[in-house]
Amino acid sequence: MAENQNSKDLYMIIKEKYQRKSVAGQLQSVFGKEIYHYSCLESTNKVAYLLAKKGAEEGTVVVADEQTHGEGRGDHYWYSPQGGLWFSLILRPRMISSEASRLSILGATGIAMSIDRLFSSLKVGIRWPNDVVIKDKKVAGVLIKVRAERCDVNFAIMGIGVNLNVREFPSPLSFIATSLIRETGDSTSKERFLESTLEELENLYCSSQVNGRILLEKARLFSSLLGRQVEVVTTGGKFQGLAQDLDEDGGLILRLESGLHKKILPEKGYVKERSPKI
Ligand code: BT5
Repeated sequence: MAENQNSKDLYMIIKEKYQRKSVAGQLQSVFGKEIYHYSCLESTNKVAYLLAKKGAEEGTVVVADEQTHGEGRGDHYWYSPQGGLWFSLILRPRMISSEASRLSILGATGIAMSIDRLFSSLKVGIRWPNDVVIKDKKVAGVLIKVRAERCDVNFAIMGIGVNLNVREFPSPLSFIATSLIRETGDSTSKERFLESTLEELENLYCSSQVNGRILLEKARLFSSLLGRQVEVVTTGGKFQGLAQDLDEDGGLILRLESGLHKKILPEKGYVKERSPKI
């Protein structure tokens, strides 16, 4: 894995800005105060996990221009060519492992808020639990890996992939994926987008540790599912029903055709897309 020198200066600018803010006491924690930038990695999540195990601080970011084995949830892959923003953020939340479910929603909400802030003409949504979509096509995804000791979270890795300047997708992704360049016609600075997303994530993270409802309210605003009939694929089978609400654990409340309600946790399922996950 080779550290990239070309755009390192731009990442240095983000770092320095965060260091200044932290000295001025404007931020409680500092996402992006340490940024490891590589031209190519198998997966930023793997490197971030190793760094966290060695004690890297909360807020440390690992970013790669390209990933050869980008990971999705379970055994899903993540297509990660040049042009996208692929990064992992190390978190050390004070929570028990059963509460870590909500980190998926936090990641997706932070990305959606960043897109909304930078591209107000785009209608961005969250397809529970971890997809960020534009016109029902996936523009970004979130992958959470948690390491727990007994019941407490030791650290969590929040892996984020955003299709920024990816012009083409191989079939069958071309039917279900989109990118910011395809939607806006313009390329976006990776550094600017990273900076904005880290700011949104940090604000949400700090505020939601004080009051979990703040995150929930934002997530509801962006949800592309609430009020729609959906099919959820879970480890225990498929369920059809009305997506009625989200709860503080990041769970989806589904009203089944029988009238009964079912809560599905983020790590237990996903909403079926038009073509299957591969
Ligand atoms: C995700 O999984 O959406 C998690 C994506 C996380 C990627 C980041 S990149 C930085 C960090 N390092 C990593 O190795 N991973 C994280 P999931 O919900 O399982 O969605 C995966 C599915 O999305 C695949 O099965 C494909 O159908 C589709 N997919 C793959 N690549 C895509 C892309 N670039 N854009 C949109 N959809 C994609």
